Amino acid sequence: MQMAKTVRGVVAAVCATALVSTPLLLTQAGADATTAPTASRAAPMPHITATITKKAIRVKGPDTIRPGRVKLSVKGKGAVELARFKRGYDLADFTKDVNKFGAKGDLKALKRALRNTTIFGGLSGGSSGTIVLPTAGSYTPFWLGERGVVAGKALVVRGAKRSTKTPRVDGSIIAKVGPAWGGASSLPAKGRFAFKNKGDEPHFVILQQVAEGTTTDQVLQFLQTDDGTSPPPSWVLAGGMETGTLSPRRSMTVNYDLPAGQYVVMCFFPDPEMGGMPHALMGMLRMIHLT
Ligand SMILES: [Cu+2]
Repeated sequence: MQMAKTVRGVVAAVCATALVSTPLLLTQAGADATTAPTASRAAPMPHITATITKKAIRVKGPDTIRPGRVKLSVKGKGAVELARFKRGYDLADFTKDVNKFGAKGDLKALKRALRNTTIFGGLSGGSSGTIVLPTAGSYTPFWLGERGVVAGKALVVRGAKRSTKTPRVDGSIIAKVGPAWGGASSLPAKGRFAFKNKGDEPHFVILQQVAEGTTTDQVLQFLQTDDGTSPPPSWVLAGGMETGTLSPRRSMTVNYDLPAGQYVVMCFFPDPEMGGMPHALMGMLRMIHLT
């Protein structure tokens, strides 16, 4: 779930203090879309384009999609993620639960949503990458905007599994049990990274450019004390991007093009076992360099 904006309301509701500042999270530049190399002999990768409109998500793609990896391009203001619901739970239930959590910090609703939903990744408007829709079934595109869940018509995946190559990546960003980050400590400023969730909770990636030498302690202290009224700290710089959420054991690839420099990797997914506290506040912060 794209929590960057909603998380402020959520945190305020849950923790009584606003912990996440608007400036820090809104300086995201949005990764530039770069085109993945064309798959050669292997089955061509289906390409899905999701456009966020005011009240819905419009999805374009091939009429039939077999299970496997797909290219995803997202257009418009916001983000699009793909979710699958367990039998007996549907988009209406998900919307109700997520909105209840967003509005009132209802942890029971959050837990119910997480128990019944798998999220296969997603991207912000203006970016592209690949996600894996592993088995036949129905995948619902959604965006968690400021006014709650916005969704589009479900993608139906059917037939035999395709064997599509994983795109070459420049490095990985790995969410681990902790919650903590692992993977590359340095990546090119422009390229493609794999985002892998090897943890036991859903996670997403925010890359926020910071001044060279900034420490995770500085970021944590800021997140813990900021009340949303003070100007952003001087170490917050302009570069940034974010991905959609991955449920445990899922992975995706992300094309990006950012200014070179130091970045803090953060996840603000709310932890239901910690009163809805965003993972970054639990220390899920890591410094990396884009060179
Ligand atoms: Cu997380």
